[in-house]
Amino acid sequence: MSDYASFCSLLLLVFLASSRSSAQKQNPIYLNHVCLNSTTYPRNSTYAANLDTLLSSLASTTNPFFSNRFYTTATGQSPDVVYGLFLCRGDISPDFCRYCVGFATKDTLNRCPDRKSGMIWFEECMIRYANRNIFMDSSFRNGTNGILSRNTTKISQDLSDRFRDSVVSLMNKNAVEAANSPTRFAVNKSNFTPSITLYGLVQCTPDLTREDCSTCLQTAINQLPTEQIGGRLLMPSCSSRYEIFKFYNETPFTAPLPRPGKGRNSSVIIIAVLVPIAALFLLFVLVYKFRAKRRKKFYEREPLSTDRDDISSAGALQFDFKAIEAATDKFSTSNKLGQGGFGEVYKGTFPSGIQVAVKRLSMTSGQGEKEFINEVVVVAKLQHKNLVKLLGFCMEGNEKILVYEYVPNKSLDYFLFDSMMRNELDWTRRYRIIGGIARGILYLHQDSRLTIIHRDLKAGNILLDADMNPKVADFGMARIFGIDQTEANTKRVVGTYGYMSPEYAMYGHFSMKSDVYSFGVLVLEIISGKQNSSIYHLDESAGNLVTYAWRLWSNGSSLELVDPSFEDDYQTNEISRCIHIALLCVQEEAEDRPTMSAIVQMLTTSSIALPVPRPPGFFFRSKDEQAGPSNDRSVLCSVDEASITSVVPR
Ligand SMILES: *[C@@H]1O[C@H](CO)[C@@H](O)[C@H](O)[C@H]1NC(C)=O
Ligand SMILES: *[C@@H]1O[C@H](CO)[C@@H](O)[C@H](O)[C@H]1NC(C)=O
Ligand SMILES: *[C@@H]1O[C@H](CO)[C@@H](O)[C@H](O)[C@H]1NC(C)=O
Ligand SMILES: *[C@@H]1O[C@H](CO)[C@@H](O)[C@H](O)[C@H]1NC(C)=O
Ligand SMILES: *[C@H]1O[C@H](CO)[C@@H](O)[C@H](O)[C@H]1NC(C)=O
Repeated sequence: MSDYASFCSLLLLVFLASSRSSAQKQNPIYLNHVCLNSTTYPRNSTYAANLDTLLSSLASTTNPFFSNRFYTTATGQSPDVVYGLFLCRGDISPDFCRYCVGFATKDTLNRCPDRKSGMIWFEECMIRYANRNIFMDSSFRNGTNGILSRNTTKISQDLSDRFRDSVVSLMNKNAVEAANSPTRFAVNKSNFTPSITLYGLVQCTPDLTREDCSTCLQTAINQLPTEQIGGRLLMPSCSSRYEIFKFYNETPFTAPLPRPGKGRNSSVIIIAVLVPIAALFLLFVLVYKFRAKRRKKFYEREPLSTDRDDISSAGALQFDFKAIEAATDKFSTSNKLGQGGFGEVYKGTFPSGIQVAVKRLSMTSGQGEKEFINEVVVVAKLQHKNLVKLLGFCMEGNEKILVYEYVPNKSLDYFLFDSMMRNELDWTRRYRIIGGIARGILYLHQDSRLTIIHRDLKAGNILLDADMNPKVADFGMARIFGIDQTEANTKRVVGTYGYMSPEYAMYGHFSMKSDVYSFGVLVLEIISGKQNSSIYHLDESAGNLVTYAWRLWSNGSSLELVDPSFEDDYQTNEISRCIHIALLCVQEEAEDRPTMSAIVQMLTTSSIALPVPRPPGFFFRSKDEQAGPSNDRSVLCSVDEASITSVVPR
């Protein structure tokens, strides 16, 4: 075929494609499917039933996620859990998204009968299900596992290099745009020649992080075939496509798809007028024969790599509201574990016996659903043995619910501040708890890819597992609640009186160093078995625990602070070192306080020399001490109580 002929045939195809779009009842256009081979299930099995439920919940008309164009869910109990998701192209109207997903779910069981995992792509949407967690799926990191397709019309030899450069450059720009957009979708066009415009589209599933989306798209762009006038690469988590005709809606999200398209095909009309009808007719015959031959091979399929069974470590999943309701016995008071500023916490037990802690968020969150999900995903990625694991979330109407691993023992305050229970915690245990909390916070501050400032560290937010290992709870709540993270300065103070650093309580300045302050208070509480805020009321001359500890330390009698329940059963050097470190943490000036990583080093390496601490924040000066250089700190006690939320995790 000559270049002219292929160009004309292209025009004809454009014409045909656009006339199809003006049909009244347009079905989604099937592209491809992949049935992962490894495992099958019997027709009458639980898995089959769960898959059925899953597919109908994906397509449920009451599902509010069509406007997100993305939804992920799971049904059933282990080992028959089915995970599933849908993704609609970012420019598709919610209405058509729903239609496409409904269509796809009906189609899929015919495409992949008996297979435990399947993926089916349509032009406008894709659905995917599996017997493993596919949320935040990172299988793209293991190289290509995509499906290529390309137009059969080749770009002419002399243009091919320049063409590839233009395609890749356009797609790379799109990739940057998509990775930075919460929808993880971008389209754009560029002029290749005055008469030929390149149109490109890239999309990731929005559960991917920015980095993962970017990585996935790099693969999807590098592997994109560019010798033809159009091509695409479909991967489970992202896709890329370019054409030399406009194949997407340029005004996404605002208008529904143009169906039927009136007056929007002016370019097609112009082309139709310009191209001689005779030529068109001739070409039509040629192209028809040509197409019939190639129809089968248009999508050259490269099968996906086999199913990997690594349950995604992220594990943040959407839970079904009804399942949560059942697990908590309709949020019955007998299952209530606690009540805090962010909402009530319930114990939930699923029919399989798996226990979870369910935090039913109060309605004051200013977050949209999308932002909420994004933040939950981010926080669920934070995994450390000293952090309470966020398992997922649930949304239904106005309800927003977070689902956490259930930690069997109660929180640290329950043990520490109870005259009977504190005997359960001897010094060895408490020392281990201090180390564990420090490592948990260090992870939040440094070792995770994000810097998470806890802002509400306190004994009530340290949970103890069956072996009395500490797990920090309630981190990331500021993110999930949409409290501004970029401003290290907030009017919305979410700390707890007694643990807040002076600069946070007074001015709302938070930083890693305000967490360090709270950690210091916590260590003093763990050592003494006394609450920072309570001492003040007991003994006015002593001020608070921080003041009391500082005075003892200054007099060289810091061991008087030690919880009498230890009797003599403790390592003097360990305890004095911990008190010293705690005093470094509660120093008044944030910059004087050590970082969390320095603290962990000081705790683990006894040969590291400790600096001499300066006076603590919230230091209550006695009359003799008033002459000191610092101004009167008692003003700090007049923090507006109403702005302080005390958060009890469970
Ligand atoms: C799929 O299963 C068939 C039959 O069990 C086998 O011959 C084929 O190699 C499998 N394909 C893959 C990609 O695992
Ligand atoms: C499923 O069907 C097979 C044969 O039709 C039968 O042997 C098996 O017991 C059935 N299983 C269940 C769970 O009903
Ligand atoms: C895939 O990559 C992950 C890390 O992202 C690795 O742990 C896993 O072993 C890889 N699997 C295969 C089959 O290469
Ligand atoms: C498309 O790309 C151009 C040039 O890079 C840019 O100016 C424009 O903002 C982009 N359009 C969209 C919708 O991103
Ligand atoms: C390429 O092939 C597809 C599928 O047949 C067709 O819709 C399209 O119009 C062709 N041309 C271009 C430029 O993509």
